[in-house]
Amino acid sequence: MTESIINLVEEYDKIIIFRHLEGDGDALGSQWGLYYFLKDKYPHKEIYAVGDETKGYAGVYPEPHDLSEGQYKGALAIIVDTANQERISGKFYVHTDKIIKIDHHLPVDNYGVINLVDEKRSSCAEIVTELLKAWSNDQALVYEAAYNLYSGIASDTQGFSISSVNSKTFMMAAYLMESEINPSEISQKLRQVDLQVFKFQAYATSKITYVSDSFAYLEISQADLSEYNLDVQEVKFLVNVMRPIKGLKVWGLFIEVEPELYSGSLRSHGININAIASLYGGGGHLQASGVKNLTPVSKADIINDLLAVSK
Ligand SMILES: [Mn+2]
Repeated sequence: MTESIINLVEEYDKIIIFRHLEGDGDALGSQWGLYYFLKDKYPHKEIYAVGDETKGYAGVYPEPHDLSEGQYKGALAIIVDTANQERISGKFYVHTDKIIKIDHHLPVDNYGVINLVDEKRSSCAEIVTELLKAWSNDQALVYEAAYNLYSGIASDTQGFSISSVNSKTFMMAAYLMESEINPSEISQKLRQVDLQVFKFQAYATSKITYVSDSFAYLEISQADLSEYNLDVQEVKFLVNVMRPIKGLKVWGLFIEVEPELYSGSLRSHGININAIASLYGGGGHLQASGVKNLTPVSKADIINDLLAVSK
C-alpha cells in the first residue's frame, strides 16, 4: 500500500491534507507531520493543510491554510484521522480529484481510493510515521515532520499509557527521536493549560457525578462555560481527569454545546463503549468514542446504558 500511496502523490502537483472537525492532537499532528514531510520531499508541489479553528491547540500547531473553493479542483486529498465523510473538516474536499484515507478509527466509511486504515494502532500519527519511515527508506524525517508526528502519538496515547500502545508504537517513537526532537518539550507543550482553564478544571472536577464504583461522568453546562469565559474545545480534554480513578471502568464527559444539546466523550478501561456510542449515532474506537446531538432525554438514556455496561 505504501507504494500505491507514493505513486499517487507523485502524480499530483497539488496535495491538500485534511483532518477531522475540531482537530485534536492526533489529527493535527498527523496532518502537519505529513505536510512538513511532503513540503521537504517535494518543494515544487503545492502542499496545503486545511481545517476549522482548533482553539484548544493554539500555539501548538500552525494555523490552517485558507483556500478558495476553486483551489481544491484537481488536487489530491489526503485525509487523516477521520472515520467518515461527515467528520471531515472542510466541505470542499468534494472538489478534489482523488482521496487517500489514513486512519485508525473503526472502519465505517472507506471513502478513499486508497484506505490505509488499521483500527488496532494507537494513533493515526503512528500509521503516518510508519508510512513515512518506509517512504524515506528509514532515513530520519525532517525535524518539523517528526515533531508533529510525535505530538500526535503522545497526545492520542495519553503519553503512551493507553491499551493500544505496543512495541510498534515505541519503535515509531524511537524512529522519530532520530530527528533530534525533544519529547519532554513536546509533552509540556501539549499538557500546559492557561490558568483560567486550570481553574476551570478544579471547579469541574468538584462536580463529577460518581454513579457507582465503576461509572462516573462529568457534565459541563453552557452556564459553566460562560462563567469561565471558555469554549467547548478548550474543555474537551477534561474527559481525561477521570481516567486515574481506581475501580472506574467507564466514564464520560457531557458538554452542553448549545442550549439543551450535548456532546459526549466516552472512555473505558477494556469495555466496548463504541457499541453504545453507535446506538446514538456516534463512534470512534472500542474504548474511546464520541457522540453528538444528545438531548437531555437521550443523554439520560446513554448514561443508563453506560452504567449497565460498566458493571
Ligand atoms: Mn486519533
